[in-house]
Amino acid sequence: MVDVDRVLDEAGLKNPHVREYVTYWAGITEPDRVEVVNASDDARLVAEALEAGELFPAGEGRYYSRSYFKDTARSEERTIVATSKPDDRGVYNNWRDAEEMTAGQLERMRGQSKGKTMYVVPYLMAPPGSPLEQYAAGVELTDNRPVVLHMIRMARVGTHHLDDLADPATFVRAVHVTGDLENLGQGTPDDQRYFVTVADQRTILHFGSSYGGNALLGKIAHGLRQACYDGRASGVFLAEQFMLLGITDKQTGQKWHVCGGFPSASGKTNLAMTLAPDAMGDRYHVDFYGDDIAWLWVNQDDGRVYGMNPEFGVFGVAKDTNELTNPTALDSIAEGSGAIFTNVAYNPDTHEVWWEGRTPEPPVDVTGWEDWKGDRIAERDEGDLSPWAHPNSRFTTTLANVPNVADDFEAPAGVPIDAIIFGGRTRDREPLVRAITDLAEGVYDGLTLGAEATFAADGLDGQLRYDPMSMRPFLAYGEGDYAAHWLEIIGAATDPPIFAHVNWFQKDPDDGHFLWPGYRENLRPLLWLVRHKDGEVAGRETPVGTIPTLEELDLTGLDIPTEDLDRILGLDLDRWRQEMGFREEHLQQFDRLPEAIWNAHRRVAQALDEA
Ligand code: GTP
Ligand code: SPV
Ligand code: MN
Repeated sequence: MVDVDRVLDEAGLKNPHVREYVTYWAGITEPDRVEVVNASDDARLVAEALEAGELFPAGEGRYYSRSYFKDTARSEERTIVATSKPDDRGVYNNWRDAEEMTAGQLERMRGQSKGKTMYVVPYLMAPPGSPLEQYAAGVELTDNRPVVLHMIRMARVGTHHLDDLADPATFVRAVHVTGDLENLGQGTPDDQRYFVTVADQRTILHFGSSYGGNALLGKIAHGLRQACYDGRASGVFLAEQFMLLGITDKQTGQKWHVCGGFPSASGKTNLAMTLAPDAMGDRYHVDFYGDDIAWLWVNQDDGRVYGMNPEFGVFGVAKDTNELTNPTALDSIAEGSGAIFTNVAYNPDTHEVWWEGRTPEPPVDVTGWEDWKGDRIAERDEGDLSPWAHPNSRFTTTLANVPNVADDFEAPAGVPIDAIIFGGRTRDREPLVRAITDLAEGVYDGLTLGAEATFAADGLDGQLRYDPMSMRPFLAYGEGDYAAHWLEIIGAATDPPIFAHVNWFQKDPDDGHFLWPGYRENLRPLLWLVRHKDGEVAGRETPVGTIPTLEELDLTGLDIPTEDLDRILGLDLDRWRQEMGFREEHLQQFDRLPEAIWNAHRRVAQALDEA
């Protein structure tokens, strides 16, 4: 048995509640060693991981890792929100009884860390001093060293974050046990994995993975799922899968902050990092705040909605990241950044990494190159066209490495939000941008956000996979109550943000080309939006919101055919009327959906009928 008391004494961890928690779980998972982690341990842990073959060098101060080939993404079916209140059951949260799930996880985790080290990782999901700090402290216990290295990049890690908790018992207990990855029956009827957030006990119990949101518990499990629950239980805030950016007009000094949700892999990281102010005469400056999570609350002093990114780093999709699409991301993972690449292709001789879309073609000389599974490219069967990198391969880097990170990205007070945007991947119907001023209509728009299934046969009739506010995989309680909480929080603002729906993904119905260049040019519709909010441009009113006129949208330097512009600034009323039927069915699934949301739905439907 490990002498847990001695380890905690040496680490100076005095909080009796933390000590009790660590001791209890060491008794269950039975590690050989226990180690308390501070961010300052990073260099030593990296050296140990390189020595152990868990990490490989990828240039000066950069690293490469592979996860088990059946463990490369979040598993939504195995992810559970458990509480003791059946009313918390929603359509999407896989609600289960807390007692039953806790007992099951305890049995699955028992003895599973034998032979391993249990790392004690104290963390904070907020800038220190944030008004939401009391919801941000946690202690992850993990038996996986690469997970620790990712946590150090993605969250603020160190024992000092536990020193001045308002209530020493108030921290999230986040237990991660990797399990025997080769024998977990991933994806079979005999699947052993469960990723459980016991939300009303602020306890996270994840078993059977070492990848991403399944294992770095500060990010998705705490920063989104637990915080979603806490936000409502406290009545104080919203936790959303949102990016957050700032736009400054250098001529007037005016600054706006925009946050918003796009379903996973629909462009948050790209939008937050890569808007191109230089493309518009260098008049604007764009600041990066966050790419995946924002917590929102109302500041009683000025009546505005404030937002902050609780994370400390970026866990970004590698695919298609290159000098043209996202030069900022490349700068943030340059040599010396400490970045970790996971499941991209790797060359152990030259220490290079590559992924699809990094360059138009893969390296010509395949000598040494290995795909994400570690198989040599040179030994591939002829005609094997499978990607070199896993489609969900990612890079991990800290916010401070992002060249345009805002000066005040760690401001404890957060930043005032001017606009909340929603966007999915839709090939038709959704215009480039439509602004919504009414609160209920804005929340309604978020609830009916969706993305097309990406595979060919699906979505032919234009039906979306709905993803309310882009929170479908992260909702902690029922959707109707969630809508009510949104109305209550944003409704408390006397100077509220404007809402908008955006779409960068409309395609030409004939040849399938994207009608809008996207990526760095997405600044243009956002500028229209904030200027519209300030009353400088009126737009054109439609049944589904206000759309820019051609004259109002700054298109300097772009060369887009008129018929493409007409399409992305137009409305296909028949498709919209069809969509209203799908929306009605979608909303009918939700218990206790506020009447204000139904009224918004009826208003839009009636306006479309009369149009
Ligand atoms: P998660 O981290 O999974 O939550 O994803 P995300 O929302 O941050 O998505 P990300 O920015 O990583 O983009 C996912 C994919 O969409 C990438 O392959 C991008 O190249 C692509 N993409 C992003 N923005 C645009 C755009 O404006 N136009 C087009 N055509 N593709 C885009
Ligand atoms: C997402 O899937 O939306 C992510 C990646 O941001 S993960 O952390 O793996 O959930
Ligand atoms: Mn995400």
